[in-house]
Amino acid sequence: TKTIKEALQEVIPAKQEQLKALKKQHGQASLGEVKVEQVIGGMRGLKAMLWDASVLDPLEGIRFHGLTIPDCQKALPAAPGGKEIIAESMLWLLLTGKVPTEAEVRQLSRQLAEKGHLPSHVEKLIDSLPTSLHPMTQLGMGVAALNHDSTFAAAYEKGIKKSEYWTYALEDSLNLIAKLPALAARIYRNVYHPGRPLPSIDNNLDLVGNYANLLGYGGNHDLVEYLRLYISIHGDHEGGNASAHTAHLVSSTLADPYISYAAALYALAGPLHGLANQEVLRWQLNMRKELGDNITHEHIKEFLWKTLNSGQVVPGYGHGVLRNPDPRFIALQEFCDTRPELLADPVINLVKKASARTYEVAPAVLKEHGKTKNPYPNVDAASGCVLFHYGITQFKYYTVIFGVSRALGALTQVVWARALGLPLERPKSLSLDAIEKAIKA
Ligand code: NMX
Ligand code: MLT
Repeated sequence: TKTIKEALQEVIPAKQEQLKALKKQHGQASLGEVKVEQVIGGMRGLKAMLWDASVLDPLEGIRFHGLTIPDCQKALPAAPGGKEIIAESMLWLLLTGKVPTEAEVRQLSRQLAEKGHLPSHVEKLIDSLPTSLHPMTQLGMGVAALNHDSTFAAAYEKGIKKSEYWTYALEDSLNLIAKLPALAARIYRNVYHPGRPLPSIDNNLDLVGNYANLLGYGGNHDLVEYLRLYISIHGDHEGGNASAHTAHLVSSTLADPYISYAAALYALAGPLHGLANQEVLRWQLNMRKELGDNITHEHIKEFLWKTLNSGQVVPGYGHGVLRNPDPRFIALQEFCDTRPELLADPVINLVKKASARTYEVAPAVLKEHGKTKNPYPNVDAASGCVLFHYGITQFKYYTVIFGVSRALGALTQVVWARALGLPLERPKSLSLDAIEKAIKA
């Protein structure tokens, strides 16, 4: 059975050749113009970054190396006794562009589990933090501190050839992905269940199986399966999203994978990005508190207007690229649909009702409001309510789970950027005066 490093080694030369040929033959070809509104509008739609693992279509949603989420659900190996995609299968696909065999995935699970323990300085650091510090802040600190043992940083300091960068970037990336469950679960334990013992990592379990065990929910098969699906499908969303882009930018300075990903986590911690999953649940529960369980179309409409009129965004709706309901939202909803006991839960039911009626209520309200280009739900509209149902009710923790997931895609890119020898990212900025001058010229 091939290791992930061997599988990657096999595919790198062809990609290097492809990049070389593209640069040589088409280096001067144009991919479109740059409009002033893009420069002053968050670079929306600007094609400005190479990212191979996934591509986001505004209408269809995400494809990972050409595979949709339903394709992945069919093709990618699940855990023994499970049905959902597991993180290792998704990581293998993202990194190598190939669907792994079951044996390859099991081997990767074991490899990760064996590296899963935290160094004691990181345990001490996390244990010393106030429990009132936001879990995302803690996660970023822990990830940054793991760079103490970066093989990339050590090798760079010694002086290595550029062609060897990717091997160290891979070693660090796998090591970081392996340690994220122990780190993220330690934060959960410290903040919400102080003093509770943490089980040790089981080398026969997959990454998320271990994560669920460490969180204290390993006995809940449905929740473990939900976390597997959640963590797999949040793994990558092409390169322009704020967290992935941050990791790419920071690692382009040849900062090691740990500090590159720590930076990404702080982008994910913003309410317009990953923190929206915490905000959605807060919003849904406020709606329930105010309106009770028997909500009607009119109730939802009123609550939406109240939110909008107070100058807030409706969390979980809208997107920088998507112009249709997010297929990740649909996949998570389908998970609920196959479990009748979930639908009996008032929170889930509320979200299901709200989302089912979104097509009738929210788009009209958001259109009438006249601002958002996409009145449909994104992934965050659904992700938290199932966690809440199964007992992970502490919503300030939800973005940490997203943070465990996004490492799969962001670190895949860090490895490939080094394998392809991509340069320092350094776009050109313009002052207002310079923009005016350029238009007149
Ligand atoms: N509720 C109210 N207003 C909205 C919403 C929304 N859900 N979405 C966009 N708008 C507003 C937006 O604030 C902007 O207003 P203004 O002109 O006053 O600045 C206007 O509509 C145009 O925005 P768009 O071009 O449609 O959206 P943009 O690409 O700038 O932003 C988001 C995308 C995702 C930041 C935005 O839709 C949003 O704030 N959504 C709510 C937060 C959220 O769910 N974020 C999670 C995204 C997914 N993730 O996990 O990262
Ligand atoms: C993501 O998963 O990163 C979000 O949907 C945001 C984005 O793609 O911009």
